Amino acid sequence: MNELKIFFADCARKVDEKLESLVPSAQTEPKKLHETIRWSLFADGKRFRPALLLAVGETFGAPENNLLQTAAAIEMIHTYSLVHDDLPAMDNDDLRRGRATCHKKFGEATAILAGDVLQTLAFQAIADDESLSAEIRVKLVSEIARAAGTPSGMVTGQQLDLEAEGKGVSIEHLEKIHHNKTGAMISVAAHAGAIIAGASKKEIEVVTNYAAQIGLLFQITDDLLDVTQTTEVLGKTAGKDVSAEKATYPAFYGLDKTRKLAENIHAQACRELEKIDMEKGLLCEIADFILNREK
Ligand code: GRG
Repeated sequence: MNELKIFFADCARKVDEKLESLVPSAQTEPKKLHETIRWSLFADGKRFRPALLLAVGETFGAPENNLLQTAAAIEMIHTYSLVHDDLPAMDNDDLRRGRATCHKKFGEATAILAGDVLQTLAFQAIADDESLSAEIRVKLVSEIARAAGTPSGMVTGQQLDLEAEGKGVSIEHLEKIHHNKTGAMISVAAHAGAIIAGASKKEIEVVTNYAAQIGLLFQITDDLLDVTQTTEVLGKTAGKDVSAEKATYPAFYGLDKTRKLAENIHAQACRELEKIDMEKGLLCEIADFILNREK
């Protein structure tokens, strides 16, 4: 395993341990609700957002213990978004993280509640994190709620995405959808790591700009993988964007131009890190990982 793979595996293990401590056991009543949460959370997710938070936090000198609870909270919000995104009223999907989607396994009503409660547990985890000052906790709650919500967060992105289905949208509008739907939660993961580390205003600005680029890159590679990868490897239904007539980069530019664009955005993300004197290795490797990811 190369060093980055070891870093990701290590982050996933620690974040899963933290999630275990934050989420009620499957034996806690109502058992069905807690089994449902655990079905979606403890599946084969990449844990990319928590790993990014840990990477940025550690880059700016935060102790790991101060980062883990917020990292786990961000993974809970991300998982809630996947559960709700798969519902019949949204993307109507059967497969997620290599297993049946939450509503297929446990029914639609409980899947909706599981998503709701993953979100409330996430904010509770941040508010209750005794390793952080009250001021930092409030700042994190505020920034993460903004990124998950509206008018320029994940829920807005999802609404814009729904409205764009089957319509031709401009490239500027497509970028706005991706920036909100995918980019906001990726950016805030990096931002949260920097906040916890007590990074300077300039450091936060640089790392947030870097994260905005890799957030967009993550979605562009997601669009590419939807066309080029198999359902088996992705653990979710491949080819869904085309069948749902989604607005995507390959639909707009074609595959070759989209790959070129991804390379340019990757280069821009790395250039951003050149603006200050900092340890760039891990964050550049993360940008490389996104550009070249296979799932
Ligand atoms: C329903 C409020 C609401 C929001 C949904 C996340 C999302 C917004 C929709 C999922 C569909 C999708 C393709 C979104 C783009 C973001 C994205 C690439 C999600 C998948 O993230 P990964 O690849 O998944 O990190 P794992 O399972 O590895 O965590």
